[in-house]
Amino acid sequence: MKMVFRWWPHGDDTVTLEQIRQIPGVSGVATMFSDIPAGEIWPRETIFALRDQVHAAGLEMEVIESVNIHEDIKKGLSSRDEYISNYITTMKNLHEAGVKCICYNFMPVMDWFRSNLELPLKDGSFAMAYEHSFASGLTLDRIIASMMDGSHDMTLPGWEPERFPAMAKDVEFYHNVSAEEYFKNITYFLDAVMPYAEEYDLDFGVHPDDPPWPLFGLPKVVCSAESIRKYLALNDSKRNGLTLCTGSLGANPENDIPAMAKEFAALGRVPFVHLRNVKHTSEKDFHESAHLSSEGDLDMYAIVAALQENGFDGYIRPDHGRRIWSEASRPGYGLYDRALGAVYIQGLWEAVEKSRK
Ligand code: DNO
Repeated sequence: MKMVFRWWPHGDDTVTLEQIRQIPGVSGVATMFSDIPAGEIWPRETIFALRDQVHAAGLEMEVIESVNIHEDIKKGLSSRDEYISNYITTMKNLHEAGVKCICYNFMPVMDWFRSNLELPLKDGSFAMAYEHSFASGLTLDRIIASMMDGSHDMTLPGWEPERFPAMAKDVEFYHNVSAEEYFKNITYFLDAVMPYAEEYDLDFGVHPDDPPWPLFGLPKVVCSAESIRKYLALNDSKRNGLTLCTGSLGANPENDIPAMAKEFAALGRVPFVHLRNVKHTSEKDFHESAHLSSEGDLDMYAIVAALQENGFDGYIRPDHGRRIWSEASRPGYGLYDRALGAVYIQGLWEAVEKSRK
């Protein structure tokens, strides 16, 4: 297992590589170029320059989160072939720079969504939260505004402003796309890309839908054990894997996360894990919590044990942290709470390891 930490380059992060280097046990970053629009080739020189910067700080750059998928690929338009070809060139460039794992998602139009990016918790910290009745009643303008309001003027992953102008039309487009058609578009992408994933030694981890239920009338893709099985079966390559995001999947109390960790790690299909905890306030309402089992509804020990006992040998990163100690940062991605999470997870990992000897 390698512990990594999400980080944005080119001055787009409040956290520095030097700070990440000082978190015990963290070996590298999961990073991306949020300034390159989806569909464009990531130039070799740009990737190599970043790799060298990360290495100079004593860290590795083996995980990319995310190489976003152009909407035309998701929609299945004829222009998709050009974007897929660009995607494959980016994969080659990343491979040459030593990247081993690509996290991506196939969520239409928008990535994750929260109704409140700064819910005050009892201990004086702030966490991201989701209230279903509020979210379901929002117009697109309000959806965008509610995410931007809490963003502290930083790019939110998956909410890069260049996406906004097309969003309204895109949402409408998907209202006429059946789940079956949508899955055909995913298969087309996977069939084109997986042979190159093999060639370039790249593990792909699709990120679950967050929250893991239908919202805004958009097709849903990865939200339960059954849908993960379906996704993995779309293309049999072992490279076609899952980013097991415990917080995204765990937002649905019906999802048994240790069981999922067991099943998909045993298949060798989990290259990347996002570990965080959630606290349900009702069946479809929740807020994020500190990583500890005692702070949320997920049994983090059971999840870590299931991964380890089933041969998981990939990357783990602590996921969204709360805002604590008055830190000013991108919501969910400050230094302090995620660093606490990274160390806690490694404590669990060590405890499981020693208890198995
Ligand atoms: C949110 C993240 C997601 C994730 C993408 C992966 O904080 O978990 O934006 O990175 O869905 O493609």
